[in-house]
Amino acid sequence: MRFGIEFVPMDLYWRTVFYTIQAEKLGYDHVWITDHFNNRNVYVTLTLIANYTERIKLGPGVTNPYLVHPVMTAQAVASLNEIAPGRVVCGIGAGDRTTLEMVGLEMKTPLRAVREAVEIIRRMVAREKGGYEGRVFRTTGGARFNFKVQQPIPIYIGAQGPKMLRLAGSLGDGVLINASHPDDIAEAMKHVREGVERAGRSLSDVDVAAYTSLSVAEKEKKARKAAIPVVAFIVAGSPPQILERHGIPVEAAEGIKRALAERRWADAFGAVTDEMIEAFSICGTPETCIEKIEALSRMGVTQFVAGSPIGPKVRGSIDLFGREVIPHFKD
Ligand code: F42
Repeated sequence: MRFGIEFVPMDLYWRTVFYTIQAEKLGYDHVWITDHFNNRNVYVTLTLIANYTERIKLGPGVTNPYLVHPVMTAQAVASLNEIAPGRVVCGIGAGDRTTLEMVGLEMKTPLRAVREAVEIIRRMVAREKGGYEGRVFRTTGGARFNFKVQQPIPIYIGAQGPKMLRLAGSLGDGVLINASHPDDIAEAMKHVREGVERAGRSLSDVDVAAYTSLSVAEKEKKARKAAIPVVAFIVAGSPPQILERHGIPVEAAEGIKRALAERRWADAFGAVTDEMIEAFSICGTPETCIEKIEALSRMGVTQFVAGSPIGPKVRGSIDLFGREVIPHFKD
């Protein structure tokens, strides 16, 4: 099992860099930086991280082909790979509909857009000759970098829906599955496997990452409290079939969604139940986390990504997880 950690660059740069240095020392293998235009820039953050670290793999988790043209994504990761040779990975997905809509971008034919973007990024990184004639993207034969690119740069596809999961299985070097609960991961794995088989590949060709919401603390109660705000947002954004899978009434989720939209935080967070926390996070003491991660590992997950909130105090929880959970899987 490999371990990744996710940071949302809402915090000041130095803080994300500082947390990553700490994570690297504790044996985390990957750092993923989320990409939304309304947070700090993902590549500026990654460049700083690259400069201050030596071993940890790093990349956007995830960018999208609507806001950033695939040749620019290829340029960014190729440039980054000069600063951190052999450590760069590239996460790409359909993008977040809400933030895309804020800037007038429509998420048209996402499967095709992601597929073509992955193909273009790979061609650009490999400096292949000849243009690319897709339905969403086209490049001419002249679209080549004037600099050599250190290869490979593995591409991970961020996926939730069945079709995107299949695409990730057939095309990705890795897949980032946005889920924490074994039932959701099991369902996702069915589709990833299908994609893998259709493409005549083997599951071992794909690094299967569970991109979870983690809250770890010495005391169960503290871990739960820290998980609540993040779980409220996940519940509010979950489709009905996922809520039903976990026995969460759709009306309860709608109530939370309304409260969040109206910034009634106490109402929104007060409505988060233990069942919701169980469904949408890996939450608890290090022992509880170990049990849950073991269950994911048995399903075929090969990378556990510790995502927000990580715990009541980010620094303390990175440390606790690094000292008490990671060694259990590495020794
Ligand atoms: N999104 C961000 O914007 N920033 C991030 O930092 C980020 C991180 C992240 C990490 C892991 C992860 O798994 C997802 C992450 N996301 C992030 C979210 C990601 O960008 C997507 O929003 C998320 O994965 C949800 O998308 P999805 O994979 O479920 O795909 C969507 C588009 C979907 O509806 N898929 C359906 C499916 O079954 O997979 C298929 C849709 C379909 O069939 N579309 C048709 C087609 O041809 O593409 C056409 C439909 C039409 O009308 O255009």
